[in-house]
Amino acid sequence: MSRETDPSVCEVNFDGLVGPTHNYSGLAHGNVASMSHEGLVANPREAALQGLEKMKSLMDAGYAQGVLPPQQRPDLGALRALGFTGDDARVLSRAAAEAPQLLRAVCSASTMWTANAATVTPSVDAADGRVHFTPANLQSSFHRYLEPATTGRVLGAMFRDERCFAHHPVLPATPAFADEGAANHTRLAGEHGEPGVHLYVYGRQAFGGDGVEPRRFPARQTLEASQAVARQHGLSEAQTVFAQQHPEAIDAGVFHNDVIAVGNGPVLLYHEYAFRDEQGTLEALRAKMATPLIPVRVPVEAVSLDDAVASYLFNSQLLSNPDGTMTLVVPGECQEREAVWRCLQDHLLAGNNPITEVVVKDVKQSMRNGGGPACLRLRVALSAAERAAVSGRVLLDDALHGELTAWVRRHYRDRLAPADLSDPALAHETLAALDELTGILELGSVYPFQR
Ligand code: SUG
Repeated sequence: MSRETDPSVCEVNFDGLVGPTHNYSGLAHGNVASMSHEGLVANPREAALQGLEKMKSLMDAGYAQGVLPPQQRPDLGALRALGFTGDDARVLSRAAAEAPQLLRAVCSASTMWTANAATVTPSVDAADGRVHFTPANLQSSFHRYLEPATTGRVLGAMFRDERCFAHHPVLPATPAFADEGAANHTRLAGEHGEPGVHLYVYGRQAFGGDGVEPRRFPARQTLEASQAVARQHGLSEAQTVFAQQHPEAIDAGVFHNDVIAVGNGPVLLYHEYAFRDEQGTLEALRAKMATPLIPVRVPVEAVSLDDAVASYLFNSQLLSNPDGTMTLVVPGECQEREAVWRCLQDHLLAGNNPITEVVVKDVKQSMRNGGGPACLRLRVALSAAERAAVSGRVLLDDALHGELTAWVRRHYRDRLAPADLSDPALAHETLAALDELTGILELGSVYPFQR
């Protein structure tokens, strides 16, 4: 495949707008933050505003920014499918009394973490010259398994133009094909418009394999799922590298690769314990990339696995600047860990690599559920023509930011405890808010209650 490099291609970060039911339910086994903050009172309004502030400041700094809407929660349809009958209030009160864990799951605002929404292949890498999307099945947890149907509809509504965009079915929602989307996928290339190599990181192999797997916490991505996505998108062996995540990292709370590594352009910033076979992974990338790989390795002596998990140093956004330098957008928690902050100053900023700036963002509401700056965004590299073909009003500008901020202030509560989730008023408030949101974003009827 030899195609001209398109200089108009840039990475658009589509951040998930935090939904009105954001809360701390301790739903994610193996995600240390989620497990340890269970029961805390959340502030959905602050969470959404923190997300919007991050989007706005990156837009103001010149990075292309998009937005993905939250989903309909509580998912009363899911409760009805599990046998709860009656009107909405009755379904909610019965679920609260008989199966509180199910109620918590159907209320999760987990769609904010759009790095798990889908895997995306830019058009420059696809044989048919289109951008390819596969929504992640997220079958590892019930609360996230509820996401892909609506995610597929939203992506289909935004990337509707069939001349530019191709959509693939969600993989079978069964453990052999456990898929968590772009959080376990990194595209490495020279410029964004140049052909790239796709690094897929998996936690376990479903069929065969040597059985070296995490023992404490689940591996959420299988090799077979990653291979199937690459196949759907028509990627060849020359364009792909499949690497196993280090099982010890998963057992320390690294439930996705994006909690221990981040790449952009030719740069791969990673922890010593990111990959089971570190050298083999780097060699495979070097052998396939058309441009020299720039690995930036953080040794365990500099940042322990516990510090990496607590600070989310690697769940940062690595952004390319027009002059070839890169900016790292880190969560505020990185400032609170001395070893991590020292590593950022002495190792990363002072080191021989393109990272010249560190920007600190407060996304604490999301962080307490295990979602840093990188979890909150889905990267889609788009040419100018593809950006023009995006449907709806989902590319951020000042007007949209202002409207979304006002919308959040109008509709969101500033405190939400797990005990509030059965309140029928919360369900009503959410539907009213989402109905208005689809109008603001000009997306049409993407939610079950609108159909
Ligand atoms: O799947 N947390 C999410 C966090 C996802 C972060 N994404 C990436 N690393 N890309 C998860 O574990 C917690 C919800 C709760 O406990 O209420 C949750 O689902």
